[in-house]
Amino acid sequence: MSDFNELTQALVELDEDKVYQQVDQRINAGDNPLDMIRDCNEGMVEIGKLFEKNDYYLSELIMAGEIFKTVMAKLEPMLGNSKQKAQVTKGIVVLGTVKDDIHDIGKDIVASMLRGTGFEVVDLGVDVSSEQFITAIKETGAKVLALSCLLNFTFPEIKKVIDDLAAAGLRDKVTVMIGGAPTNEEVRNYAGADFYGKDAAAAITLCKEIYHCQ
Ligand code: B12
Repeated sequence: MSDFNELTQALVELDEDKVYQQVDQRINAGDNPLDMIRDCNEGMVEIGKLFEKNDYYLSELIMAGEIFKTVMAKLEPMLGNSKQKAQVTKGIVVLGTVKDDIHDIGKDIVASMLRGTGFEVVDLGVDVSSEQFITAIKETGAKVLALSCLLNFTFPEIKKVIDDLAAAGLRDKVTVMIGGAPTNEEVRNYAGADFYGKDAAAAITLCKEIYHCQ
């Protein structure tokens, strides 16, 4: 058995009550929400491995997703995301999970943390087509396009969005960042994106650089 902490272990075991108990306890103890997100993330990676080995099935992935979402509902207020449109934003970011991919937990964390830092996020949701991304860029004038992708077979979708952006004459006006568990510098290079970010904190750093703000 791996030496996971109690929260990670409870999530791997899909022990819903224990996960919430752990999170509540740690919130009350003043723990950093980002540490709890990191622990849950570690649990999700392990759950993915169990799924690959056929020890877990789709129903377990679904349940893990539901538990993580409930945890995020508890942690979100601590990330400074008021859900209200800020009077003055640091900049607009168009965000979404690419076409044929419905994973949204990581994307939602990126959205929450960007909003919490003062960016306006236009979250297009999941299974977003290239046309939808481009329409949103045109309508909002956003300088940043953030694409989330969790499935290897949808890497070509990232490339399509970027190619279509170029065909629409917008490529030099928009910085494209990508992220999601299976993405990396190699995928960034293949798709022609500008940046790869390994987590939500990287997304914030990149947006601050692009919009020249703190
Ligand atoms: C939960 C889960 C599901 C849930 C999703 C629920 C939901 N609402 O999102 C459900 C059950 C729906 C699901 C379905 C499937 N899944 Co799934 N799933 C997972 C699992 C276990 C966890 C994903 C997750 O939420 N992680 C937690 C979040 C916080 O991490 P994250 O998304 O990586 O995000 C972080 C960073 O990557 C980054 N980030 C994310 N986006 C962005 C964007 C930008 C711009 C930046 C900078 C950063 C960034 O910030 C986040 C916070 O740090 C992963 C395992 C894994 N290793 O990822 C498999 C996994 C992704 N799934 C997999 C598969 C195969 C599937 C299915 C095809 C299964 C099937 N046979 O049907 C379907 C696909 C459905 C579809 N068309 O999309 C594979 C993908 C393999 C691959 N690389 O191609 C994985 C890796 C499991 C595995 N090891 O086999 N899944």
